[in-house]
Amino acid sequence: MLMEINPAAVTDRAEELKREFPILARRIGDKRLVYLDNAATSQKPEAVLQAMDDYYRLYNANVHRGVHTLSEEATALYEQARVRIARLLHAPSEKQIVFTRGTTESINLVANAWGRANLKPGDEVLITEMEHHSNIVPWQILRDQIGFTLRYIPLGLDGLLDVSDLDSLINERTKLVSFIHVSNVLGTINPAAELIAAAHAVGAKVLLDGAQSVPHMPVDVQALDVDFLAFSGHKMCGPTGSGALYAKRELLEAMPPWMGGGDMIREVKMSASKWNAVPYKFEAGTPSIAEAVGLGAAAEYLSALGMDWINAHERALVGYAYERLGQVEGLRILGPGPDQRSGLISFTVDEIHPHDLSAILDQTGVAVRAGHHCAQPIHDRFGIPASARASLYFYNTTEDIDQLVSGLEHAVQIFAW
Ligand code: C6P
Repeated sequence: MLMEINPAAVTDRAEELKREFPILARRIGDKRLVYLDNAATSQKPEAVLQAMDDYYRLYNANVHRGVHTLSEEATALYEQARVRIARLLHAPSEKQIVFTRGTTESINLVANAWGRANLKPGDEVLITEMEHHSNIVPWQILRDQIGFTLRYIPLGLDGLLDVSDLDSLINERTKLVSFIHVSNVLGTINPAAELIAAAHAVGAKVLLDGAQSVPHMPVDVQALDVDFLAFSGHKMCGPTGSGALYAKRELLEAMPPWMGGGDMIREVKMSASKWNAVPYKFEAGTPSIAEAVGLGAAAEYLSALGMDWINAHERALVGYAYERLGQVEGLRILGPGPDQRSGLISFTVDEIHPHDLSAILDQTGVAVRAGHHCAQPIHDRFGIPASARASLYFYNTTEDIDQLVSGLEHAVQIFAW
C-alpha cells in the first residue's frame, strides 16, 4: 500500500532549499545535475560553507591551548558545535559528544576503548547480516585478538532482519548488540527500540550505527535509551572528516582512552599519565576544528528545517520514486516496501551491470552510486555482486526522480539493441 503523495507539496520547499546549495546549480555536460548519491555524502549549504570560511578567515587557532583571543574564540566555536549536536540528538549533556572523523572512527573507538576493557573469551557480540563493513570489520579484528564470539542476526530476502530467533541470539553471554539503524543498501528502518530493550533485558550494551538515520529522521538518544550512537557529519550537510560518538556518561567515564597524545591528558609524568575529563579523554591531538564548526552549523541547519519535516519529505518522495521505478522494464528493487524504508532505493536492472547503469545515468546528469556500497554480506545474501542506488535528501524533488527514471529508460533502450 503506497502512502498518500502530494508531489507538488513535496517539491515546492525542496526546490527553494536547492538554491541554498551552490553545487546543485551545476550542470553535468548540458544536463542539470540531479544528485542522488546522498547516502555516500550529502551536499553542503551556504550556512555550513560560510561557517567554515569564517572560521579560517577570522578565528583560526588551536583549541584548549592558547590564552589569546583567537584561541579562546576558536575554543568557544568548537565547544558551541558540541552543544548544537547534543541538542539535535536530545543528549543530556554536550560532554557526551566525542568528536571523531565519522561513523567508522566512532565504531572503532567503541571497539578499542569499551571493547578491549569489557570483552573476554566466551562473551558474544551480536551484529546483523545487514551491516556496513565499518560495523563488521572492527569486531572481527577484535574477536581475533580477544577470542569472543561474533554472531549475526540473519537478513531475510524481504530486506528485514529475521528476529524469529532473537531469544537465543540475545542471551546471558551477549555483551554488546551493535546494529545499523537504517540500512545504506536496503533502506530498511530497523526496530531500534525493540532491539535495545531486548539487549538491555540481558544486561548487554547497544551501539547504534546512525550514519543513515541521524541525517534523515529525528533520533532522540534518551528516548531510545541507546548506550552508544555513531554518525558521520558529511552525510548530514556537514564537512567530510567530521562526525561524533554519543555515549552514556557513565560508560565514557569508565572507558579507558583509545588514542594517546595532547589534550587527552590531565598530567603526564615519565612514569605514568592521568586522563583528562570526558569527552576530551577521547580527543587526542589537535582535532578537526573547522570540520567540527561546520558540523555544528549543519546540526543547526537541520534543526531549523526540522527533522520531522525532513523525514516526512523523504518518505513522500521515496513513495513516489518506488512507484515510478516500478514502471521501468526489468528493474528490481532490493529491500522492503516504501512504508518500511527510508529515502534510498537500491536496484538492479536485468542484463545491465550497475556500473554501466551509473555511467549512462551520469550522461543524463544523474549521480547514483553503483557497487556493493561497503556491504558485501547483503549482496551475498541476495546472490548479486552489486547494485545501483539512488539516495535522496530533503533538496530532491519529484522532477529529480523523473529525470532518474527517464535516464534508466534510456539505459534499457541502449541495452535492448
Ligand atoms: N556509507 C555509502 O555510500 P563513514 O565512511 O565513516 O563516514 O561512514 C561509514 C558508514 C557506516 N555505516 C553506514 C550505515 C554507512 O552508510 C556508512 C557510509 C557510505 O553507503 C559510504 S561507504
